[in-house]
Parts: sequence; structure tokens; C-alpha cells
Amino acid sequence: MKIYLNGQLVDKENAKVSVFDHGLLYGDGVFEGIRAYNGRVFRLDDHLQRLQKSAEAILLALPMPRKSIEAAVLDTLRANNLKDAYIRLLLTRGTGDLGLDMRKCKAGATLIIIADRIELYPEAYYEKGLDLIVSTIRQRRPDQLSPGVKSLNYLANVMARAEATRAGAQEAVLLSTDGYVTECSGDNIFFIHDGAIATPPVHIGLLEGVTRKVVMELCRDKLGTPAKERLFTPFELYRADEVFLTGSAAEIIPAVRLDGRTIGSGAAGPLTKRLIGLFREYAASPGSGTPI
Ligand code: PXG
Repeated sequence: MKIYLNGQLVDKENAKVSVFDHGLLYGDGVFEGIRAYNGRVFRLDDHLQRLQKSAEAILLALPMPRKSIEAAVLDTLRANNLKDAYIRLLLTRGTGDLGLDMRKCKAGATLIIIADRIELYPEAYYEKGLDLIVSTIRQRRPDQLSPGVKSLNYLANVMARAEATRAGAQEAVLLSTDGYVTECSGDNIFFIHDGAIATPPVHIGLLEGVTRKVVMELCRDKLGTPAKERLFTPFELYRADEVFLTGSAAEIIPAVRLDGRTIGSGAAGPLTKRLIGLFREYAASPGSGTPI
């Protein structure tokens, strides 16, 4: 396996970064999780735009223009002969000293691109659905580091996911400090009630998922039912007809239980199933990504 590391494709064994990299010392960096389907990198422009915004938010300059990062992603996929893949792009502050001061990271950002085979959720979950819990860990407030920044600080999300695992569930819902649903530890969330589709608004504090955006386009253009961005509490999820999560890894996946309470019929609902079909159709179409 070849890994892209600061301008070079190196063997996995040689893909090493300094222990003084602030990405390791402080989680000081940003990342993207991207998919490639059938020889095309899914919505690569959207991912690189989000990367740039995340980097700007933490005062980190891209080490090269966006077009060059795009070329590096494509090169990495070609070097590994991958047509379907999960791509992890990391941009760290780079090598500094043991202090917090980012000015000490003089060599500039570290750019890493890893392209690997995809570890898919078992197909059965797309039928039977996931179990969710409401996490005891609240979403970061928007006046802390914005949840819209896809930073390397994922410990709260990791702990929320571990909480779900301990409860026998697969994902954890993060509430805002005043109790509104924001998103999950690694996915955005939607629900359907009486034919209306809703998802939390960006301003509540969430990662603006690329899959979320595509699903909103599909709702508007293919279902003729635009998803409404609005605040809601877990109570509305309990009584929803359907709940589904979206993310680059999961795509669109139904959720059928929350804190042990059954949602809707307790299995994937009809609109969720339609959206899964529409999403897969779209992901396989030429317009959905950048050719490798
Ligand atoms: N919210 C959060 C907090 C995320 O981390 C999403 C939503 C969905 O965004 P996209 O752009 O992927 O539709 C994410 C991204 C994993 C994994 O291994 C998933 C993410 C990040 C890191 C790892 O499942 N999800």
C-alpha cells in the first residue's frame, strides 16, 4: 500500500510522522473522510471545500492549492489501483516543539492521504436498521471550536461511540446543551413524520456532511419533498415514522431504536429505502464525482 505523505508516495511501512507533529501532540489539524465509487471520487470538490474551510477556521494554510490536493488524491488512488475506496485525508499543523505555539511549526502543514478498501456496515443493517442511544456527552457549543470544523479532536465522538457500544447500540445521538438533536458521533441524522422530512439546522452546531447535502438534493429533486432544517428533540425521534443517518462511510442507513424504544415499524421504512436506492443510483452515475 502506498501512502501520500508531503508530496511523496511512500510504502505504508515508511509513512511516518514526527512525534513532535502537533497533529499528534494536540490534535491540531483537520481531516476528511471521502469515498470513491466505481472509478470516481464522490463529491471531491465538496470535501476539499470543507477541508479548506476547516483549515481556515484553525488558521492553517493549505500547503498547496486545492487543485494540487485533488491531483494528490487521484494519484494516491491510482498508485494503489483502487476504484472503490475509503480515503482519509489529514492535514496537521506539522512539526513544532512541545509547546502549544503554532508559530513553532515552521516546516508547515503535514498532508497525508490514505486510500484503503472500504469496511462497509454489514448489508443486513440497511434492512433491519441501527440501534441508537442519546449520549450523555453533549455536542460542543458553537462558541467553542465550531462542530462544523472537522478537526482531529474526535475524542468526544469516540467516547460517545463507546457509550453506544456499551449499551449494545451502534451510534450515539449528540444533543446540544439545551437538549436539541444535533447529529451523531460520525453521522448526520434525519427523521420522517407524516411524510415530512427534517434534519437539524447547521447553526445548532453540527458537521455539514457531504452525504447530508446529497440527501437534501435527492429529497428536493427526486422525491419532491424538500428536507426541512429545523430544531427537534429526542421526543420527536421516538414518535417518528422513520429515522436514518447519513455519512460517507454509512451512506444512508436506517435507525430503528432509540434508547431501547422502537421507532416506526422497527425496520427500514419505505422512504428510507427509496432514498438508499436513489443514493446508490446517484453514486454510480458519472456526475457524482471526479474521475480517477
Ligand atoms: N457528523 C460527524 C461528526 C462526522 O464525523 C458526519 C457527520 C457525516 O459527514 P459526511 O461528510 O461523511 O457525510 C461525519 C463524518 C467512520 C467515520 O469511521 C465517520 C466520519 C468521520 C470519521 C470516521 O465512520 N463521519
